Amino acid sequence: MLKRVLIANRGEIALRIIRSCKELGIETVAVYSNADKESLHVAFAGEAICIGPHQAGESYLNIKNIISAAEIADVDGIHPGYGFLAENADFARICEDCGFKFIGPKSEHIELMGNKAKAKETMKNLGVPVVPGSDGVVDNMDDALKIAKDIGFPVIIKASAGGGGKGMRVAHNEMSFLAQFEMAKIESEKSFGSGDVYIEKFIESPRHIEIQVFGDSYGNVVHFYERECSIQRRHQKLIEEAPSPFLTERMRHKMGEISVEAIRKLGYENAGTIEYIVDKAGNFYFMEMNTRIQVEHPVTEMITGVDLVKLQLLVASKKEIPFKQKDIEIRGHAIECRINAEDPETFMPSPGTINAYYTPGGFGVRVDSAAYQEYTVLPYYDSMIAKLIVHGKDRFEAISKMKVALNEFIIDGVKTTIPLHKRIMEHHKFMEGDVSTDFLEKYFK
Ligand code: MV4
Repeated sequence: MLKRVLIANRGEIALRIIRSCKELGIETVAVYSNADKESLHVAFAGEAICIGPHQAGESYLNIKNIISAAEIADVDGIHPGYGFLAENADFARICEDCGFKFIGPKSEHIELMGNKAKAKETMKNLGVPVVPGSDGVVDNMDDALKIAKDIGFPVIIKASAGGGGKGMRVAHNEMSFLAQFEMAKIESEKSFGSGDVYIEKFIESPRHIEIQVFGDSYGNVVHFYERECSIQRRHQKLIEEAPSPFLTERMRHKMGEISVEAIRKLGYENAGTIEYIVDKAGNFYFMEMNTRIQVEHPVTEMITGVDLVKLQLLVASKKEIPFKQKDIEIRGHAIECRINAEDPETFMPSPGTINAYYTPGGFGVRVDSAAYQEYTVLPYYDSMIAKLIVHGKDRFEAISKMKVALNEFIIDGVKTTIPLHKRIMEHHKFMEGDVSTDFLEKYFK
């Protein structure tokens, strides 16, 4: 087993990782920026090392300083959490080269999935359905236009180095395609240092449904079913739930099987998420694979009863996944609301000091947060201050619990998205489970 782990992150996910380490008897080492001295991950870890000033680029993204901290603290593993260096293949490789177990997939798999055109090609060859489109990157306009016309408009142009919605352009006809293609290339070059783009049929108002997968170092692979993440704004998820109210048992089974087979053939290790878009007819298409533990992992934990972070630590310790696919069952329904320190109308960040803080509780209510009374939400980092997760016997009960819990949650001193979540919980389209990626634009403008 790993003995001592450095957590290369902050906020709720650092706490989340510290908790699972402690349960397994693993010692914990936190790292923190100058601005995070008063943060809970520093208080709760066995030890804490300052890695730089408040700017993330000089602290939580500073590979040299993090590796130095790992050397000084003499850890045997590094958990990256999500965001920051979690999907940086160079960081994963450097950890391994320096003798620290990177608690995540192999660097080659992080790198592969970071290249969106290559990831798509690979998944297609592994039997995963993909959106019809160009075979990989397209670099000249003549080819691009021909491909777009073959696919049929509307089409979407995507940056191969992008991801999470960054660097995407939609074209509805031949005229706009010429301009959009050029712009996509220029923007991609500017943002990611690579002008590589590829083209796909544009699927209108899709759902975003993702499958949680896991592999160990002995070739065992399992999935933990799906999460429905359609309610989002500008590619930032607001609400996630499991299971999806849209999938039939048959579709659920098929998506799970296809996902697991792909990662088996890849030899993928540790936690991963395969992201699909799903159209109204129920066709699903591979979008991206996330090679990290995700923000929304708790809804999967609630319905399956499995601690996914503990499983990450076990698998990284060269243990086998201690159960089989048939042992993983869905029990009830879970919903997560991401509570951000933002204006609920404009989504402008609202940093500042929380002067009153009371978290909801009760049967089936979970709060993952690093906030506390008198804590100051810093302007330098992500504005998420809490994840409110509920688990009920069915979707109706979960929604009822979420409404009660949202009403109990007290956060004074900063604006939060709680009022928006309350409105969404009351919306008939949400109650019916009739959600898509343009839900917010359509009903909350
Ligand atoms: C698409 C699409 C429609 N058609 N691809 C956005 C994030 C990235 N992972 C893929 N994305 C999309 N790709 C085709 N061919 C629509 C989106 C999309 C989206 C996807 C998932 C969740 C939210 C979204 C919001 C807008 C667009």
